[in-house]
Amino acid sequence: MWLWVISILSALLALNLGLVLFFRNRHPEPHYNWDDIDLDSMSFSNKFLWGTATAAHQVEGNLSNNWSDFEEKKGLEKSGSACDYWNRWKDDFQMLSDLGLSSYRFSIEWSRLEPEEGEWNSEAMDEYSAMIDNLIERDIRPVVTLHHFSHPIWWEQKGGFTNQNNIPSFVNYCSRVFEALSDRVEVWCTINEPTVFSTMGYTLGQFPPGKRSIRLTMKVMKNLMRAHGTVYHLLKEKRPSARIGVAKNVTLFDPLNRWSPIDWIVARILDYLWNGAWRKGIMKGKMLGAKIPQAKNSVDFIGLNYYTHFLTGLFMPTSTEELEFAKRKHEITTEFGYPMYAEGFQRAIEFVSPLSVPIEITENGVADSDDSLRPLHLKRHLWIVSQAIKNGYDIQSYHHWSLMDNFEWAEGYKMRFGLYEVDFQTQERTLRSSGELFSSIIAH
Ligand code: GCO
Repeated sequence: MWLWVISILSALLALNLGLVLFFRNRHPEPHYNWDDIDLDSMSFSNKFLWGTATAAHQVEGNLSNNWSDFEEKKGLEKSGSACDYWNRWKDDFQMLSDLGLSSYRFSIEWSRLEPEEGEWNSEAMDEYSAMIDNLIERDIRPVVTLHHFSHPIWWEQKGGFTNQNNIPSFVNYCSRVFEALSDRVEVWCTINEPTVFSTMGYTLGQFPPGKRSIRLTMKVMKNLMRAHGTVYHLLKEKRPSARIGVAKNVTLFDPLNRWSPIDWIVARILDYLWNGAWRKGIMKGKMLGAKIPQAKNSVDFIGLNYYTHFLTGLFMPTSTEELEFAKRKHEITTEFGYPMYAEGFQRAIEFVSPLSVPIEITENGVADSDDSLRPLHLKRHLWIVSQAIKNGYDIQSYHHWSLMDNFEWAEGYKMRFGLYEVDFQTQERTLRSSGELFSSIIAH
C-alpha cells in the first residue's frame, strides 16, 4: 500500500518538476543590471515618428456617454470638464509642436457624433476635421482611434458589445468617420485595448457597465474581435491605402514563485486570456472557441500599448482594490501600484512580432505626479525600443502616454501620466522636466 502511495507521490512530484522546468525555460523573466547599461546609447533613424497619445473621454470634457453615466451611477470621481480640450485643442496642439512631435494619436468620441441613434452632429465632425487640418499644417501625422472605451448611452442600453446585433451600428459610426476624414488620415486604430475594455467592464466591474461575469467577458472579447474584423475589411474596401490596426495592451503575467506549479498555471491561463486568445483571433480567425473569419490577418500594423507585468499566484483578484500588485524586490513601484519593468517591453514586442506587420508603439508611460520616476522610465523604455529596432524589429513610432495629465478612468485624476502637468482648477498646462527630456531625445 505505502509503496503505491510513495510511487504516486513521486510521479506527481516528477510531473510538477517537469512542468515547472518546461515553463521556466519557455517563459524566462529577464531582469537587466541597468547600472551596466548606457541609456544614452539609444539611437533612432530620422524616419522614426515621435508622438503622444490621448483619448476623447479622458481629455475633451463634458461628455454624455457610457462613462459619464457609470461615473454618476457608481459615485466615481467625475470626468467633468477633464482637460477642457474640446475648447483648448488649438493651444494643446501647439504643445505638440513645442515638443517637436511628428505624430499624434487621439480618439473620436462616438457620443458626440451620434448622441441619439440616427441623429448625427455635423458640427462635431467638422471640429474633428479641423483638428486633422491643424495637425497636417503642423506636419504632425494624425493617428485616429475609433473606440477608446467610450460610446453613446443609447448603444450601451442596447448591451453594447455584449450583443452581436449591435455591431452594425458601431460599424456604421466607423464608416461615417472614415468617409469624413480618411482623405487626410492614413493610420487608424479600430479599438483601443479590447482586453482591458472587456475584463475591466465585465470581469472586474471597474469600467462600464460594471459587470462581473466570465461568460459576458468572453462574449464581449469575441464581439470586439468580430467588430474589429468587420470594420477593417469595410474601411480597406473604401480606401485600400489606409493602414488599419488595433491598439493592443500587452500586459505580461509572470508567476510570483517561479518554482510553484500553481503560480505557473495561473500565469499561463491569464496570459492566454489576456494576450494569446487575442493574437490567435488575428492570426487564425479563431478565438475562444469561435470562428471569426473576418478577423484573420485584419491588421496592417499592430498598435502596442505596454506598461508592466503582473506577478500572479492562486488568488484571483475580484476588483482593482484587491488587486495587490506584487513586485520583485529590486523593482521600483509606480504610483499606479504596479512595478516598472522595462525589460517586459522587449517581451511584448516579441509577442506581437508573429503578426508580421509593422509595430507602432501607441502607448507607454507612467503614473508619476512629481516627475521623479518618468525620466528614468522614459530612458529605459526608449532604450529597449532602440535596441529592438537594432535587432531587426520593424517599430515605426513611439507615442508616449500621455501629452498631459487627464482623467484616468476608475482612478479619476489622482494618476498623473502627462508630459505636461495640468492644474484642473485653472486648466493651466506646465511642461514637466520629463517633457523637456523627451523633447531633447527627439531632437537628437
Ligand atoms: C488604458 C488606456 C489609457 C490609460 C493608460 C494609463 O490602457 O487604459 O489606453 O486610456 O489612461 O493606459 O493607464
